[in-house]
Amino acid sequence: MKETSRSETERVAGNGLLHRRMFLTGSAAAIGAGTIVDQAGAAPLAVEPWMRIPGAPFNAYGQPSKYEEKVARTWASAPGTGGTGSARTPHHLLNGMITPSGLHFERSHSGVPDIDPDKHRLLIHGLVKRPLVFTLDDLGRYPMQSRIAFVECAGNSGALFAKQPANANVQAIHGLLSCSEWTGIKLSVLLEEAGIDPAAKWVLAEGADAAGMSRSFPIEKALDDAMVCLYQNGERVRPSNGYPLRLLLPGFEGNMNVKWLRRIKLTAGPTMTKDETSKYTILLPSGKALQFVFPLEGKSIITHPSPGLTVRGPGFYEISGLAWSGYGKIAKVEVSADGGKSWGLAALQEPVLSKAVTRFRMAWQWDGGPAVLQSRATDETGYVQPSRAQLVALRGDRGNYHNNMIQSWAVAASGEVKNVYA
Ligand SMILES: Nc1nc2c(c(=O)[nH]1)N[C@H]1C(S)=C(S)[C@@H](COP(=O)(O)O)O[C@H]1N2
Ligand SMILES: [Mo]
Repeated sequence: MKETSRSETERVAGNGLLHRRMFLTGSAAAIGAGTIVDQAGAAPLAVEPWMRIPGAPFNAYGQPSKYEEKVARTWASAPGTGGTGSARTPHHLLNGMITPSGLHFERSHSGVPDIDPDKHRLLIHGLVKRPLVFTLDDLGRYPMQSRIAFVECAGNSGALFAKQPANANVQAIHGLLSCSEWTGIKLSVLLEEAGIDPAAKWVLAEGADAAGMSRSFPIEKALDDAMVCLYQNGERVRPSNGYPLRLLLPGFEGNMNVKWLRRIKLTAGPTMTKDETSKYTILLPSGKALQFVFPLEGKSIITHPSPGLTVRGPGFYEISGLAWSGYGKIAKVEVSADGGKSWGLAALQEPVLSKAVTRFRMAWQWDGGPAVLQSRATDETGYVQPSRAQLVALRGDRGNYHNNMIQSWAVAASGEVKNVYA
């Protein structure tokens, strides 16, 4: 291993966290993960069978390598309930900020409807001057915009409210979060065409699934950044994510991003649908519940290392993860390797976008001793992600939704990584 200058591997916090400058100076050459080869001896590169014959022909729609079949969603649904439940994104096996469409998480209340796009309609009615109905062809004629945004289920990470830490990985605990590039029409454009009655203060959105999932939200959101999306990561929205049309309310809890969107109604007040009265309220220690808590609070998770990814012996590692906030951009992410006693600033991967996930990276020189890894996000409003103790003090531990507490991963001397409460 070559000698590196002090500045390149400057320690910024306890238990081996290094300055993020390391990623900028290219001093990563000090990692030493490769195997040294004998310059004079045998050729280290074999001519493998795949170099001796022509490769596979073209195919119409590309698929991942067969060697990557473990990179898959996992799901839980009660027996006999088919597609009702949730399938989770394997964040420990992914990198970057975009979730591949086929791995975007899915939360469906009554399975995925098989919608014929030619028969699908979007109705806009209620407190409007001219009720309008659109086919997909009609919608295709409107100017579109694209934005990268996360969708996170309000119930994501709810497992961390359990009294004892579950023996679970990042996919099982935090897999109800994904991030895509969404393309569609600003909802405000369609509403203005219908003509907004000044009495309209709320909006109801309804899906075309058997659950008839529907939610209401203030009209300010509709006039701000709400979108009616036709495309996801460049192609039509996947069936499980709302084909052929989904509502995107950037930063708002996943449930409000109504899939298979068929109806928008302008109303004077909230509609009080079943999905916003019986569910998606935040239980407080007093037994009262908060209703209509829309944006998701600042949050982060370490994806590498995480349970299932065994750390192989002392040495250099990149700690990497995702941070996001429903209130705007991520301002900073701090990482701790000693269970929150000391913190170092992580490098933020560009682009850092509002209401999208931001990948962060931290250099770590593991000495082989026990460590507890944590990440703590601060968003551009100054909001700081709470510890488990802080969130439980605020909200108790009987709830399920909006759990944004700091995740702790214990790294044992054996290299095994586990979910712990620190
Ligand atoms: N029509 C309809 N829209 C829906 C749902 C649903 O079951 N039906 N599930 C909601 C919930 S709870 C979440 S978290 C998000 C999940 O979006 P995704 O499945 O595309 O990840 O969709 C929301 N929109
Ligand atoms: Mo959800």
